[in-house]
Amino acid sequence: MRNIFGQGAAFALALLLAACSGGDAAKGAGDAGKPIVVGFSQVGAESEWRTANTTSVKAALAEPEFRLKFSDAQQKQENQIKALRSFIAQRVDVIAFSPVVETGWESVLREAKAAGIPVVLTDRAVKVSDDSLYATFIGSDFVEEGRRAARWLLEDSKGRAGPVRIVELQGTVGSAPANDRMKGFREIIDADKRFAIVRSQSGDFTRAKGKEVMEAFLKAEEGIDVLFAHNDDMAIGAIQAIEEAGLKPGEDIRIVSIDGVRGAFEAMKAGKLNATIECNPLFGEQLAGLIRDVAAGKPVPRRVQVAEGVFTRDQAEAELPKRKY
Ligand code: GZL
Repeated sequence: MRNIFGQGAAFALALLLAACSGGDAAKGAGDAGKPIVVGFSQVGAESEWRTANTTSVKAALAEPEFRLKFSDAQQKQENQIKALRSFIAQRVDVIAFSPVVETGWESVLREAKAAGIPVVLTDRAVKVSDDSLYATFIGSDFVEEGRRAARWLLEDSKGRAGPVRIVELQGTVGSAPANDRMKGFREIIDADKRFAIVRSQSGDFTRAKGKEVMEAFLKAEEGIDVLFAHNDDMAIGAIQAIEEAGLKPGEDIRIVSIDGVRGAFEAMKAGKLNATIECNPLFGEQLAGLIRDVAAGKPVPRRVQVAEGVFTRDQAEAELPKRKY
C-alpha cells in the first residue's frame, strides 16, 4: 500500500482495520467477537452417565462465546489421541477431554503444550510425570465413591454374621474411576473380616457386558450375597442376569452401584437395587467457566470437585421426580 500518510498514521490505520476486520492482531481468544474455540474429546456413549455428561457439556459450550469441536472416541484411547492431535493441528484455543484410561497421554499432552494450547481434564484424571501438562481437573473423587459404597454395605450388614461373599463388576480396565473405586471400596471392607470379594472382573461400564459377566459369576460361584458394581449401567445389566437365574436382585443378592442415574432410581423403586452412590455428570457450566478463565490466561484451581450424595432404596420414590439425569 503506497504510504500516503506519515508512518505513525499508517500503523494506526492498520490497527484500526485489524480491530474492525477481527484480525488476530486486535483480538485474543474470548475477546468480544472472537469465540473461544474448544476441542472436546469425550470417552464415548457407554452409559446413562456419559450421555448426561455429554448433554451438560454441549449445552454449556453452545453459548456464542464458544465454538465447540466435539469428538466421541467410542471408548478407544487411540481415537482420543487422534482427536487431540487434530485439535492441535486446527490450533484450537483450549483442549478439554475425559481420558478413557489413566496412562499413555504424555507425548500428545507435550505436543499440546509445545503448541501453546492449554488442556483441561474433565471427569477422569491422567497419570503424567509433569503436572504442567494440564491446567486443571474437574471431576469426582472416585476413591471416596468406593468408600461410600463400602460404608453403605457395612451399615446394611449390621447384625449379619459372615461370610458376606461379594462379586465386583469393575469399570473400564485402567480407567481412573475403576482403579479408584476399587481402592476406596477395599480400604473400608478390608477392616471387617466378614467380607470377602470372591470374583472381580471388568464389565467396561456397559449394561451388556455387566449382564454377561454377572452370568459368568452366577455360574461359577455358589451363594453370592452382594454385587458391587462400579456403575449403575453394569448393575442394571446384572439385575437381568440375576432374575434370569431365578434369584431376586436386591433381596437374594444385595446390590450397591455408583452414578445415581435415572435407571438406578427406577431399579431401587422396584426393589431390585439397594443403593446408588451419586457421581454427578452435570458439570458443564463449571467446565465452561474454567475454559473461559484458561483461555483468558487467568489462574484456575488445579482441582475442582463436584458435589454428590448417597441414595438408598427407601428414598427412591421421593427422589425420582427430582433427578436431572
Ligand atoms: C465417572 C465416569 C464413569 C461413570 C460411568 O465419572 O467416568 O464413566 O461412572 C461412565 O457410568 O461410563
